[in-house]
Amino acid sequence: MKRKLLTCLFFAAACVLTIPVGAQTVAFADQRAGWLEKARENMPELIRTEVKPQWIVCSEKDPEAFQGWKMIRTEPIDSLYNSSFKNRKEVIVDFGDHLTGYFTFRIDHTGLPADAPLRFRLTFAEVPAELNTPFDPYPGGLSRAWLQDEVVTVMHLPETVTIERRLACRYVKIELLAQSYYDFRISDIKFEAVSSASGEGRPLEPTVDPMIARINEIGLKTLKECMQTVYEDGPKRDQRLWIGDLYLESMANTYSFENHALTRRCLYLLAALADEDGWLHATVYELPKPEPQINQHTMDYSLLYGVTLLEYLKATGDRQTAEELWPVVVRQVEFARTYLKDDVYDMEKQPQWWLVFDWKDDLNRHAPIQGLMTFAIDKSYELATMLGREDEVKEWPDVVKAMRKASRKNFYDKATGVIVSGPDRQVSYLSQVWMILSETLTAKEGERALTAVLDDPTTCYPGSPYAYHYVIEAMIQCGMNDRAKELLKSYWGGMIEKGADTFWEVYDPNDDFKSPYGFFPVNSYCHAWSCTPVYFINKYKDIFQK
Ligand code: RAM
Repeated sequence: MKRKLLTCLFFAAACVLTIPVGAQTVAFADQRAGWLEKARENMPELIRTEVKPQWIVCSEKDPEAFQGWKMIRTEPIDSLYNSSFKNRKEVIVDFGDHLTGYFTFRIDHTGLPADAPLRFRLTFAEVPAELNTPFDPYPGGLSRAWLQDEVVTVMHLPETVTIERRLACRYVKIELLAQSYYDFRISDIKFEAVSSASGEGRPLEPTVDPMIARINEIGLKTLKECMQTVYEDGPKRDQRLWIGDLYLESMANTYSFENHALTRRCLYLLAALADEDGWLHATVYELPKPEPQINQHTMDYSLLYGVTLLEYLKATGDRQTAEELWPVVVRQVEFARTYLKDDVYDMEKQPQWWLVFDWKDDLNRHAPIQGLMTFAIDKSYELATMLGREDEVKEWPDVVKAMRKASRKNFYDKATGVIVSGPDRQVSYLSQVWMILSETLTAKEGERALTAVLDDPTTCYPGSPYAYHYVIEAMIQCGMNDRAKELLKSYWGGMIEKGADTFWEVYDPNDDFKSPYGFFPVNSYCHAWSCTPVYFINKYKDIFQK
């Protein structure tokens, strides 16, 4: 039976997850308060910028446009400010770019004072189709309240209305729901945009391909919007820290804004909010107070924490943080090791949809988790060597070796040269990718395996930029540099060609309406894990900037 990963993550957690509770005492009990304090000390200042819309636009149906809708500029914004809204009744304003922050507008009577309250519906949209798809009856799996529509009642004029909730959008539709007898107008629409990212990122080579430059620009914008007081996954939804998103965002940050305090804050926050056994929660909230999403664990994410800390240490040289958080890394690896049976990850212990990897229901996750776990232990051991703590984890190199050996025996089809996963011997991009990144396959074998899946339209291909990140990384590891560049241009460039101002959470070039949540308007269209071209383009200059 197919299930939506997220629905399962959110709703089935408490029922199916059994955490082995061995320890009598809470893990890291003495450190947690200090870690939370470190997280607090590294809280960034938000930079606030006032932005005003320039244009009124209208939606136009276009089968060629992304999700069937595009926006056409119709009038400069002043024509709204200088005319009666009682007559106009509805308008869409365009801020010209994706913004995250607070929305304000003013309403004045134009002659006699209003005799009755006014009521408006405001709808905020990241992409045009969000304004053209009825929200109700709501068919989605996540809360309806993530959708950004608000009803405002204005009792007395003049009034300046500020919407309390933080919003993420480019377009705002204002509809008049109830009016007074007398006339009035709207003016002074503005947005207080917020982000903790500062700076411009790194300059690119002047000879860079214009599409790569554009991808870098949109990637920077995406990252900036997601850099708030934590690395958020998406400023529209879920507005919170997830480990998988943090890993990719922090690497993109290293090659752009270099705001390492934010990474430090997130690493401490996650550590302070681990469960009582020390297993990290996949996601934590900041408000109303720092809290984990209880029972929300995914093994792939908790293993990536150590890799994130390693990359952080390499980028900053901040040994103190790495030293302090090292026990958390040990705990994740040791916990994952309890899942090994004959050096192979035991899928019976947890249902496989309990692993993120991609928005792809049909992806068999056995080979991917086997590969990711091998990769993560290897990287965590590298962290141990950088900290001079190898003695504490002496057996890890043997675990890695044994896992690679077992993977080759159980997942590698030597005849066809590809990794197969699950009882149906599924061939997917991600199975190859994780066996490459874990160095289970050599570069030569990896190239053969990746070429085979790329050239076979029947393979299970990725459904999200998150998964494509690892595909590109694996290609580079196999020396497939030209194909890596080609793929980056066609996949992320494909979003740009469809009008993206920021990169989307979900993108399947074959299906503009794909949604893991049963309703595409609730997808996030500015999503952390999609910003990683910034990392590739700036790290591998020889590949992407020549
Ligand atoms: C969603 C977000 C986030 C992802 C998790 C697993 O809520 O899209 O980016 O990390 O799911």
